[in-house]
Parts: sequence; C-alpha cells; structure tokens
Amino acid sequence: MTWWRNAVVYQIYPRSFADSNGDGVGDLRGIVGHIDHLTALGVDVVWLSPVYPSPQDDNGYDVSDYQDIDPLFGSLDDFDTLVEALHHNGIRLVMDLVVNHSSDEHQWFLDSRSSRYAPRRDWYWWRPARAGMTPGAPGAEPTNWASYFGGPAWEFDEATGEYYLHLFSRKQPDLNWENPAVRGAIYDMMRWWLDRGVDGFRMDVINMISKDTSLPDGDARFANPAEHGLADGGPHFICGPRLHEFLREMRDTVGEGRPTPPLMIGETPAIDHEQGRLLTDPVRGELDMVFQFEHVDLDSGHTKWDLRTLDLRELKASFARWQNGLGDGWNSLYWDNHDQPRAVSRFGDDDPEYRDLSAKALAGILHLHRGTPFVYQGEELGMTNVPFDRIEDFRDIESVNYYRGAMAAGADPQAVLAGLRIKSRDNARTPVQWTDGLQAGFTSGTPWISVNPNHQEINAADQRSNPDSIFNFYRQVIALRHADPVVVEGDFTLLVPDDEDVWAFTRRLGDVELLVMANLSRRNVTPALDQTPWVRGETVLSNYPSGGPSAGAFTLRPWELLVRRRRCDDTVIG
Ligand code: TEU
Repeated sequence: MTWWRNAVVYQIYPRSFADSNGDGVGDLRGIVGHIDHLTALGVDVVWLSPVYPSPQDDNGYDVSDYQDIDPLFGSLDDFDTLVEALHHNGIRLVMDLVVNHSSDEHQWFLDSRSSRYAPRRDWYWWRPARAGMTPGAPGAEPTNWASYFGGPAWEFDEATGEYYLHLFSRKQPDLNWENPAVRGAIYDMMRWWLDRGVDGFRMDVINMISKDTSLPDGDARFANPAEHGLADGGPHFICGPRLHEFLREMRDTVGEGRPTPPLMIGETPAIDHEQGRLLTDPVRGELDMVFQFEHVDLDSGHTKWDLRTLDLRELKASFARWQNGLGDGWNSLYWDNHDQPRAVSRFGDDDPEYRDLSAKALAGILHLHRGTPFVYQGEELGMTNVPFDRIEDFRDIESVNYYRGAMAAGADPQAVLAGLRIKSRDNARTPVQWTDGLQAGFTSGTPWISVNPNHQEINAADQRSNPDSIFNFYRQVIALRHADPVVVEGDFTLLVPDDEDVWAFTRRLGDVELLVMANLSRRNVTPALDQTPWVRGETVLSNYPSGGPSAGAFTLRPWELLVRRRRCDDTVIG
C-alpha cells in the first residue's frame, strides 16, 4: 500500500494561516508556531501553497524565482526550519508547483521578451497578430481564447510587436513545454526542492501544459457574451496531445534514483473520471492522484458566477463516478481549497443552528469515501464564507476583474456583490481564526484581508478544548481512517441515489462493512433502505449524542450523520 493512500493532507494558504512578524501577512515562522494544531488534528501531509518570490499578482501563483522564498513569507532558512519541524512530527511536505506559467517578472520571461531573437524567446508562446489584422488592434489576437481572469488570453507586446499567451493573468505568461530546455529547467528545479527535503508536489493546472501547437480558435458558439466574442480555448489546451508524455518524462526524470518516489498530485481542471483513470493508473507512471473539479462545477452555469442550485443527487452521482471509475487509479477528496467557497457555506448549512452539525456531517461523508482526503485550513473549524459588502473588501484578482468587467457591462453592483459573497475565492482566504481576540490571533498588525467577524464564535482556541467541537470531530474521522482498513481499501456502493436529502453509501472489505448515512436537510427524514442488517452492528461515528437504529427503518434528524460497522456474516461486533 503506497503511504499516501491512507494519508490525510492539510492545505496551508500561507498568507492567511499565521503571521509571526506583525506585517499582516502569514509566513513560514507562523506555520512553525502552529504545528501543534496539525499534530493534534492528526494530518500526515501539508500542501503548502506558493511561498516563492512573486509580485503577488495572483497571490504567489505568479512565480518570479522558483528556487527561493519570498521575503514576505521568510527565508530559505525559515523554510528548512519548517521542513525539519514537520518531519520531526511525522508530517510530510508537498510544495505547490506552478509551472504551466511563470510570472512576467521571472528572468526567463524578461529574457524572452527582450527580443524576437533572444535565446529564451521560445520559452514562452509568442505569436504575431492574426493574419491581415493590425498588431495591437482589438480582435487581432492570435486566437479568440478568453483568459480565466477576464479578457483575451493574449497580451500584445509593443517592444517586439508580437503577442504572448497567458491563460490566467497577463502577469502569468504560459511556459512553452514543447521546448525541452524549459522542461529540463523545471525538472532540475524540482530535484533541487526534493534534495532540500520536500516530499512531493501539488502541480498547478498541470493538465494545461500541452497545447495544440496549431493554436486553433475556440468554438465561438460557446463564447461568453460578456467577453466580447472570446471563446473557451479549453479543448485546445486541456489534456493536450503531449500531456501524458510530459508527465511520464517528469516522473522518470525527477524520481530517478530516489528510494521513495515524490508524491505527484495533479491539479486537473475540467477532466472527467476516464481522463482521471489514465492520469493516475499506476502502470502508466504519470500522477499519483488528481485534484479534479467535477463536483465543484455542479453549482455553476456558463461561468462560476452564473449560479445554479446544487442538486444533492448530482453531487452524490459525481462522487460515485469517481469512486468506481478510476480502476487502479486514485483521487483526492476535497470540499474546498483556496480557490473555492467555504465548505460549510456551500455544501453544508452555515446558519448558527446547523453549522456545527453540517460541518461534521460533511467531514464524515468526505473522509469515508475512497481516496486521499484534503482538509483546507479552517475547514476543521467550520469557518464560513465572509460577509464582505464592498468591492474594496475583496483582494482576489479573479473577483476584482470579474466585478470590473460586470460594471463595464452595466451590471447591478449589488447583484454582482451577492454573487461574489457566494463564489469569490476570497471566502477561503480570510485569516485562520485562532482566537476570539484581536484579529482572531492571526496577526498583531493589520491583516492583508479582513478577518471574518464571526471569529468570536468560531476559533481554534475554543474548539481545541471542547471535545464536541468540529475540530475534535475531524480528529475522530482522521483517526478512523488511520485505524480501519475498510476506509482506505474498502469498495464503494452508493445507496438511495435518488433521495434528495440523504447521502448513504457502504464501504466493504472482506466481511466487514461500513454504512455511512447523512441527512443533508433541516427536516427529519427516513431513508428508504433496510436498516435491519445494521441493528447488530455498532455505531463508529455520529454527530449527535446518541446515534443508532432500533429494529427496522429509523429516522435521521436534521444534518445527522451516522456511521455503522457490521460483519457481513452477522456476528456481533464490539
Ligand atoms: O487554479 C486553477 C483553476 O482552474 C482555478 O483558476 C479555478 O478555475 C478558479 O480559481 C475557480 O474560480 C490554480 C490555482 O489553484 C489558482 O489559485 C490560480 O489562480 C490558478 O491556478 C493560476 O495559477
């Protein structure tokens, strides 16, 4: 069994985790100061979002030096101290690898843009204006692709009269992976971090690195009307023609000669489980697991801002597809991260009456599926979306660009702000709430983004000492994963797929079976499944003080989670 199949990963978004020097931004020493929080939780791996030198245009996902630490977060010595402290506590470290694109302030790009004949010109995607068009004129971009952060995916460079590709912000030019010198430089850099003690990588939008080199236009039928005729270029760079080749080359090159191969987690937007199976099939030697988006795209229409009501039946079906559709491959399991709204607000119920129960129900559902669970900082506390009421409160480039574009198109500011309060990435980026005190104990200074005012009710200090807290429920769930092989190795069967309130499934390994049931509503509900076989079992997890069925069917209370274990030969357990 590979170690990461029964591991739990904790994601740290460093700028919002803990600030040790009072500058209002989280840093590496702040993380070292809270390792006890991680060891108490029982996590096995930390995924650290970028801490490399960066202009911070996209909060560090625009890297200007891949082999150093931004002074904002500390130094390489601080990094070495963190690695040592984590390893001393039995926790591995996975770095965020952002190599689909660099910052436009990276030396590689400065060289590349210096001249059409620069040695590194071909390290990025440079193209002339569309044939017959005036360079720099609207619509003269080489393709009609839209950037994920608004506007065209091509930026005109006056100095050399050509355009460069940027799928994200114009300060994030795409690296040209067709160039073996680019790939070699990246692999060297990866080995440098592994030699420094890093245990693996979470690879940012890694399924975008291979483009269709003919650079065709996107299908204008799917153009976003708010984006002036720009279209989705995704079919021409999502899982492109050489992706599998590049990933195998990366794993072979970077892992060569290492007794323990590095953990390779691929962030792979817009893939389905069939692509996920290919990417994570151990025989193919590409990725160990994918971080896919199918379930977090279900409440979006044409764009993430086009809100769509989430249907529990679709959510259950999506998880089930990934449970049984990966063959020998492997999946991450997550509710949220630094790009997604807070889990308890999106999938749970953050009304004070139900927040605690629903956060625990979500934890039990996610962590008892087959895969490697990820806990995003603050999720273990039941932190919620943030009630920002002005655009000036937001910091995320994606949110601010969206607001600006919507205002330019004449949209109603309050309607757009309402959408931001539901979907903005800033919901996940407010400071971790350590105490009920000033700035939630995150900083002694002024935080880079406001602390959620509900930190007086939701904070780590209160929860660490409360045995019935969400934090301590996460501890129980994580401990169950470490103790019971059914959780990691058991098969998966979805029950009552058409029930609009209840999520129920079984996990079975040999003659031991778990039944996981949760009521995701504020009503009492009775799931249409036979409880009789479970009466002789034992309750292994519940978010209510007294859980457990009487003979026959029984009722689940609002947001009740109940996990039962039994022997399939019906001998009594326990
Ligand atoms: O995110 C990739 C990605 O697909 C996101 O842009 C996602 O589609 C969007 O955030 C949903 O609103 C990765 C990083 O996680 C993200 O923070 C970066 O902004 C992005 O890549 C560019 O590096």
